[in-house]
Amino acid sequence: MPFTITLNLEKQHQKRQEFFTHSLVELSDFFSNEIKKELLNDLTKMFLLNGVRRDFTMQATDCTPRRMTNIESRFLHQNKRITNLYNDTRLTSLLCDVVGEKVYPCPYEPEKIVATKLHKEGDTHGWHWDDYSLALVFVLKAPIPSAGGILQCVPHTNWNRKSPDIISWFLIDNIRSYYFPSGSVYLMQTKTTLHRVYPLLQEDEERIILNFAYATKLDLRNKMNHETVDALWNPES
Ligand SMILES: O=C(O)CCC(=O)C(=O)O
Ligand SMILES: [Fe+2]
Repeated sequence: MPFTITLNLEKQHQKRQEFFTHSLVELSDFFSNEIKKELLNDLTKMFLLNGVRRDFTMQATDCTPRRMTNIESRFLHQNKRITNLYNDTRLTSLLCDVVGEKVYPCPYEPEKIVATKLHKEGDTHGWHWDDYSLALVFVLKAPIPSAGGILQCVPHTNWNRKSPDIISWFLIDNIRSYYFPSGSVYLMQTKTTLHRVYPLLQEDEERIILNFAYATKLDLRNKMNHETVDALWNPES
């Protein structure tokens, strides 16, 4: 059993409130240590076979850096453990209970499931918003906070793709920082939360995550521009 659905009404209320307030909620306890260990083993092997190095700046998010190794969706989709978990109706109903609305699989394959490894000094997933509203992130391996790799975010913000002006959001609200140790799982409202992973400060550290993207009804209604994910796989700058 990869996870437990023990969301009684009181807990559902608490998780939903937390999600609405912070645009982020921790769901680590719903997933077994066994599934986290298996996912980490699978990804560790896949990074060796299919990992692709990214090192560029993303124009659409004010030229923030992407320094990381990724596994593309098409490889992750070949792993039954990962796709079964992504599509498990018990998982989507847990997410629906937390966010208070229907949750749909991400309709854009390259963005649906992505794995990211930060492993060199200075590696970072720079400031950005995601295209779809929800990201369930499994932090399968994380260094100690003093080695970097912590999550930072500014919720209740939005992405003006023509003029992202990220700094202006820092002047409106504080940056919140979160430390998620190995084995953490969190859900974020990633479309309205400016977020980044702080640069790794040490060469011999590793941070490995698996990101499941899900969509809301509103996401499906609007035409989506996929430039950041497209740029991730085909960087120009
Ligand atoms: O690594 C994380 O915790 C966040 C990942 C992320 O923002 C993304 O994959 O879009
Ligand atoms: Fe993101």
